[in-house]
Amino acid sequence: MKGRIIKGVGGFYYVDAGDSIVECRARGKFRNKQIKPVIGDIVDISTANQTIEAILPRKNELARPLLANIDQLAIVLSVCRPDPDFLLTDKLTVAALEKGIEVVIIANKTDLGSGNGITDAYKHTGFRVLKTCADKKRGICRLKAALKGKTTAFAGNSGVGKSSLLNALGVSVSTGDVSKINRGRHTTRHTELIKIAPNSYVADTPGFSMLDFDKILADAEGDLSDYFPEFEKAAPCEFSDCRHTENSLNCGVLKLVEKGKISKTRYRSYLQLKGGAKT
Ligand SMILES: Nc1nc2c(ncn2[C@@H]2O[C@H](COP(=O)(O)OP(=O)(O)O)[C@@H](O)[C@H]2O)c(=O)[nH]1
Ligand SMILES: [Mg+2]
Ligand SMILES: [Zn+2]
Repeated sequence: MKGRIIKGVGGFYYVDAGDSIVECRARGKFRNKQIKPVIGDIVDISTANQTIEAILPRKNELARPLLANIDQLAIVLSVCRPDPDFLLTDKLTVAALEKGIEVVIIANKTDLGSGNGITDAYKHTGFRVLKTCADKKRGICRLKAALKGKTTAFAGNSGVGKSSLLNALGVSVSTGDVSKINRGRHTTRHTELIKIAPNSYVADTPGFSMLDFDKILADAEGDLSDYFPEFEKAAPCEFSDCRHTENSLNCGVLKLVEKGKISKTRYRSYLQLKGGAKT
């Protein structure tokens, strides 16, 4: 029988097999081959033996946190308190695209401001931007629709409202106020997939803001600019090895920045990540 690993605790894996959750152990052959099942794995199980018999090939895999087969990364920023962290967001978008993961940007806390700074920054990227207010439950239907049929990991700085949004979706997770009282529990929590509808899963992943970006970028094929979709519309640069920095001559990317077709925020992130930033 096929299923999805949604949780792992002390050598037990909890496999969502459609109408039931089956507690399984991995067969010894995995241990011998040093293969470890990962949350998100699609597996063949034997319900009689309560064992994982086979792990199906992974579409992608993240190291920190350890998760497999992620379709979508929901990057949450808050309009303010805390202010949007565009550099972190852009690091995450690069990492997601490199792993073949779709991106949706969520501008939360719209009760505290318009959120237009966030929509403007991502206007030309092709990423979907959703405005939400977890507190007043605004934008939650659209968020729910964006999660339908997908496995989505929630990422973003602490305090932006990831857990609050999941609560607004009807998933019970502890929010900032709770973790302030009991920080230990918050930081040591296991990653798990939570089913919100048939075939739709979410992961609230506190470790995601620490995603191993440098390693992902080092392993990436191609140039950093390949992971900024809005750069693709640029006319060819004068030099084929153009780094698209502020001093580049006759640079197609720079021209799009001047025309406002690449947002200044995104271009600044590009320069910072490229290591050529004057900031
Ligand atoms: N004003 C306002 N506060 C919010 C909103 N969403 C979450 N918060 C608050 O922001 C704080 C952090 O929320 P939390 O969900 O724990 O953030 P997380 O660290 O990203 O999971 C909490 O005090 C929430 O009540 C919102 O839409 N508006
Ligand atoms: Mg949280
Ligand atoms: Zn250029």
